[in-house]
Amino acid sequence: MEQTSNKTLSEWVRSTAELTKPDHIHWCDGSKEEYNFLVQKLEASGDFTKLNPKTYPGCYLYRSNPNDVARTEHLTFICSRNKDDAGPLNYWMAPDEAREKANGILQGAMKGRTMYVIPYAMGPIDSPLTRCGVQLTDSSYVAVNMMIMTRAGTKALRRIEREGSFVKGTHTLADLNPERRYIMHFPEELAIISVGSGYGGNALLGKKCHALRIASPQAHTEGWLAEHMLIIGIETPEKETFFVTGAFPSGCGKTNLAMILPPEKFKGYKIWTLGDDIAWLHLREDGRLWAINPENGFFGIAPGTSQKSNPSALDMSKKNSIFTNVGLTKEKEPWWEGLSKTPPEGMIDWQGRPYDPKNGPVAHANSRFTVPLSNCPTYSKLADDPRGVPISAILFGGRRRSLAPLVTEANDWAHGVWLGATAGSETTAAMTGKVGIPRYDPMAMRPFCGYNMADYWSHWLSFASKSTKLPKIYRVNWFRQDDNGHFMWPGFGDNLRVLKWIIDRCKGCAAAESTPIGLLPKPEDINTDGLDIGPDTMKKLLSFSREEWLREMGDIETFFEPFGSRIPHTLLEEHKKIKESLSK
Ligand code: GTP
Ligand code: SPV
Ligand code: MN
Repeated sequence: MEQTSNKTLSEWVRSTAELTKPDHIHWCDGSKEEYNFLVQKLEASGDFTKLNPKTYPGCYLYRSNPNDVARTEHLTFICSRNKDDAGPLNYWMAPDEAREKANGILQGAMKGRTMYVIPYAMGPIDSPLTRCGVQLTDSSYVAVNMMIMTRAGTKALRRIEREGSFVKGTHTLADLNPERRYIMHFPEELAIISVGSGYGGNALLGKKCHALRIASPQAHTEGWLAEHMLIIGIETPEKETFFVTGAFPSGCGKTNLAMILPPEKFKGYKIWTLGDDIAWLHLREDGRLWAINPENGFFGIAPGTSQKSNPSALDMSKKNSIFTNVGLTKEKEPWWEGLSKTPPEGMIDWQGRPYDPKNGPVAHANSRFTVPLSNCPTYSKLADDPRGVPISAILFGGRRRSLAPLVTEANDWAHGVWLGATAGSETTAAMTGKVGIPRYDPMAMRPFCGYNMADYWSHWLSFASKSTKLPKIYRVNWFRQDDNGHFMWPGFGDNLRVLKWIIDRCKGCAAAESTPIGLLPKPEDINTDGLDIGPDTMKKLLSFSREEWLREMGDIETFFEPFGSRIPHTLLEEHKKIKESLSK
């Protein structure tokens, strides 16, 4: 057992082991040898299937328990001392009650298993913006995923020893019983307890649990922002690079936008990938908002990924990657819906059965790939820059089949916060429950904000008085449908056409029209060269209906109601202004 000079850490490891009774304790050093050792162990136990070493070197397939394939929001709790501090959008449990419940499940839960001690850094190892944590887990699958997704191992441990503080994450698969599954967060104690699930967002504690639910209230206190955002650099033909972040709810296009390839007619443009899921934003002395990606890997959705939609994702996942809950071909290659038209002969489905359409799809709708960040062909080394990158524009989006135009620019910061706070989207397979249910998902943070969302909005609004060089804010919607239920906008790489208008707005060289809901481009302001899309469709994509929007304003008021007097006055003022303007 590796020793650590941090007494809190060694004592916590000791007491957790005493409670959970693992056979062994393994302190992770984060080395290649260790990764290989764990992978071999997973292969030997039958948990990992080695994929075709010629076409997918270093890649493995993992099949999870079929009852454990997505985040479980109804079993995810914020355990703040005061219920009001969790706010109306979170499930809350009193900290004492939560600890007691968890201890009952943790008792002897690791018997017969190894407990891994995984020190990890969220962010470049030498960045002042980085925060560290330690995850204890009895799942080798979780351990290898953490090694790809975070900067894990000895360097992180040394940093923890220097700084003294870290987030304590306790994780056990226990018996994978959904009745005994809890994802608990203790923001006041910088602690997480996750029991009964081995699925990504429930079990890789650095990701949503630490980098969003624990970090968001921490950021509130310390004056920064922890967000569910991708980070990209857009290089223009003039070799200028503009950095943009984008918050879209789970399953709504972050990974895809993070690595788009420019359409043919956009010679000289290049998209650089810095992150696809989480961004930590800090205001620096220059008055600009700078972003780092706390993660070091992608945990991306497989279905729908194809040579046409996202060639970079296909390319990057062909080596040293883990596929979870996809299908397996005769050639020992992964397969999912959308990869090719029909499943090849001799397919094994995500549950390990010979494929039979009667059993549902080949790959689970939320099947995923875990891939090192640097595998991405458009990876930017700036992802490792301790300073992060300065942000020019922030996008808020979601899946809305009607109402929301393709793009809307905020009049100012406060209006932008309103656009983010009132973004609606349809639920996806990333969480358990029904797919396609519309709900408000403010800043794509509904399932991830570790404190009262009203206080979070106040925090966002507070930046307006701190700087005059904040990013411009946009709302985008790639998912508007026509009367036949077809997407009106081609999306994917063609989203660069919208990004170009945004960049040109940032440069001050593109037009926009002022409307009651914000600044809209005219159809001719979006370059559609080489696209098979008519002027009528463009007009529709960029239009808004007063009648529909007035109805929407009423729905937003209903959504705001449970926040009571905690809701920031500025946000309500903003709402009132827009409503009046719509009624004129
Ligand atoms: P999480 O990892 O759950 O946070 O999701 P994400 O936001 O990274 O979503 P992702 O990029 O994986 O996209 C999810 C789904 O949206 C996939 O099925 C994509 O094919 C689809 N999608 C992504 N971008 C677009 C787009 O521009 N247009 C359309 N129509 N679909 C898109
Ligand atoms: C999401 O659901 O938003 C994800 C996947 O990015 S998970 O890690 O499960 O949160
Ligand atoms: Mn996500």
